[in-house]
Amino acid sequence: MSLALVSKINIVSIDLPLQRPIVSAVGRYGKWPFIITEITLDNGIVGNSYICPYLVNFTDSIERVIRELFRLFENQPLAPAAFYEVGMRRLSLLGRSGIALYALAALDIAFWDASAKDADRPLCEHLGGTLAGVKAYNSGGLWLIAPEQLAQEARDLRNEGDFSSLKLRLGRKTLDQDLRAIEAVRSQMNADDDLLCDFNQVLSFTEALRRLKDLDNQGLYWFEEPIPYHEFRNYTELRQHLSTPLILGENFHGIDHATLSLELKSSDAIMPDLMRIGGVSGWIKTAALAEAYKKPLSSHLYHEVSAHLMRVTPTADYLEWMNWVDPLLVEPYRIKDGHLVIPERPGVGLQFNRDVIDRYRVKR
Ligand code: SMN
Ligand code: MG
Repeated sequence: MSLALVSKINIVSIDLPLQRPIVSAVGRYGKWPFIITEITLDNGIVGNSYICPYLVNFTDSIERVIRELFRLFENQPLAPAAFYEVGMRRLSLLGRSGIALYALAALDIAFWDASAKDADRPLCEHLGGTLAGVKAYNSGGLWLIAPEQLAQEARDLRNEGDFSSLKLRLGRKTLDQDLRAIEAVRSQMNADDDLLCDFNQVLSFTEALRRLKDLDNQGLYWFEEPIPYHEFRNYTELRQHLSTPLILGENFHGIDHATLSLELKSSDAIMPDLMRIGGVSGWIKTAALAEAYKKPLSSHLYHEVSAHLMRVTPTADYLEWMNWVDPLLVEPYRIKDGHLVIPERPGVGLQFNRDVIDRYRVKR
């Protein structure tokens, strides 16, 4: 049976308003940039992807890298795993990380989507898994906002999809402020619900040692990125003083970072980001690493593709969910009883709303 050929690419960037602005140690954002990539095969099948590279002013440059990389695959028989290897070899001249890797991820996800559509199966089944709900938490709020707003927001977030698990951002000026924030959110949760927290790298190693020891008895599900993401050895040391699990990984740039972090025992669990880890192909390799090192794996952003991938991740734990992408989708994914429902559609199942794309297109 001959494989369909990769024939065309279409890319568009949009800047979509957020319902709740991001107020975090890594920045304040009222809008969120998306680069949408569509790949057409010679049999008419279209695979698509989106990546969110944080900084809208860089979308133009990243689009150009995607187009340039695409030339490697144009008119070739569709083979996503093999394409990833070819792409990574080409990237090694620029570095196997950063925006070059994001560009390869944008293509890789669209190729896998096209491949699953060509097989007429949901992506998780195409990868050898089964279709089922994926345990999720609502991460779309509880930023570094005034403590008085937190209880109401926690209530709203729970109701967005019958969630019992939420993520709160910590690392305020004082321990007392962090404790008040935890108390406000907990006032809206049941005793055995999971409360996760994220520091977005705001503490220094010595500050983290003090703050995390003081928060260690709060029963938080995990401490996420308390210190700068690349300080793997400091994470290793920090871990030795804590009983709450430490997690990092949204800033792993590809499998080399993930490997190094696991090798250094810098966390209790990992959290790859679909874009930064190198798309579906990068994820699959990272899932195997997590299994080899016996570490739970949770996802970061991109809940649709990540949900499919969690179904073939042996140590899968929590799926991160936020409603940021929903306005862009013709049919947003549903949440039922705190689990994301993977739609029974071929591929990833993403269909973008053309009117929304036209309205929020980045103007250059
Ligand atoms: C985060 C995600 C996206 C933007 C800012 C912060 C955060 C998370 O680190 O894990 O949700
Ligand atoms: Mg985070």
